[in-house]
Amino acid sequence: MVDEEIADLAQALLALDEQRAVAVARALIDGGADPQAVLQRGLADTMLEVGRRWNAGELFLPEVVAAAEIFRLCNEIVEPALIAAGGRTLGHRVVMATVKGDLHDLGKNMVGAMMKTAGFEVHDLGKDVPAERIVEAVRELEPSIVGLSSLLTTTVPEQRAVLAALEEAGLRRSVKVMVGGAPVTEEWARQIGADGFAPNAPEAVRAALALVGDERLAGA
Ligand code: B1M
Repeated sequence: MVDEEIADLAQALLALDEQRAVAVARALIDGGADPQAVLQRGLADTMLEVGRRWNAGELFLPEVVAAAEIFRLCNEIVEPALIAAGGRTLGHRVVMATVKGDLHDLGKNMVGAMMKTAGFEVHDLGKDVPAERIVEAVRELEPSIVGLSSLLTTTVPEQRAVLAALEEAGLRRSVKVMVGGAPVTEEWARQIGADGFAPNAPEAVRAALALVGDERLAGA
């Protein structure tokens, strides 16, 4: 039943039927469905299909914008349930940002929501964030981790620029830096000297817990 409803949510997102998508997401969450499954299988996986159709010329930019807006509205319904499912605080701050020049924020928001679920205090600087603003936030908030998201091959190098800006400000050793986003690889993370990398939101949480030495990873 839940699987059918999640498939229904995916269908509504693909059909750009905002009313239906929001109603199904609400029914799933009110009915006690696992919020992580709703987010991953109902919404995130479906955005990959949106991307495939866009590449194939079956969808145009305004339709992708509409799909992203439906994702955002559904995420607003799912996120409180996701965070409530966590129910503990770790005492570690994370500053999240999509780097300068990049307007893609759905994946970054999803990573941030799952980090909150795990108990991190997340400060989201938004999208298209210049390196200087990230340096400022690290100075002000003294986070344990900075998470950088890039979805465009042209903005991936900006992750290296943020690391350089932190180094320049004398803050690099005070914070762990994690990178991610569809075109980002483990190899790239190593190359630029980042401390962590993850290909998706659940792995991002695992990597973040490892970076702060959380005991939940022992025996995992
Ligand atoms: Co854009 N776009 N887009 N887009 N868009 C891509 C990325 C693209 C691959 C589509 C394609 O193939 N044509 C392509 C990039 C190609 C490339 O760089 N080689 C592309 C392009 C070209 C563009 C524009 C240039 C199009 C144009 O204007 N001509 C333009 C650029 C604007 C800009 O940023 N300056 C553009 C614009 C847009 C929209 C605004 C319409 C919209 C974004 C809306 C928004 O985010 N608010 C959009 C969308 C929706 C997409 C696709 C279809 C979907 C992205 C998405 O939201 N996925 C995307 C196609 C694709 O990815 N295959 C595409 C769902 C999301 C949950 O997944 O973001 O991958 P994702 O996040 C994952 C992981 O990557 C990871 O975990 C997340 C959850 O599992 N992750 C992290 C992300 N951040 C992480 C950080 C971590 C760890 C893991 O640690 C800190």
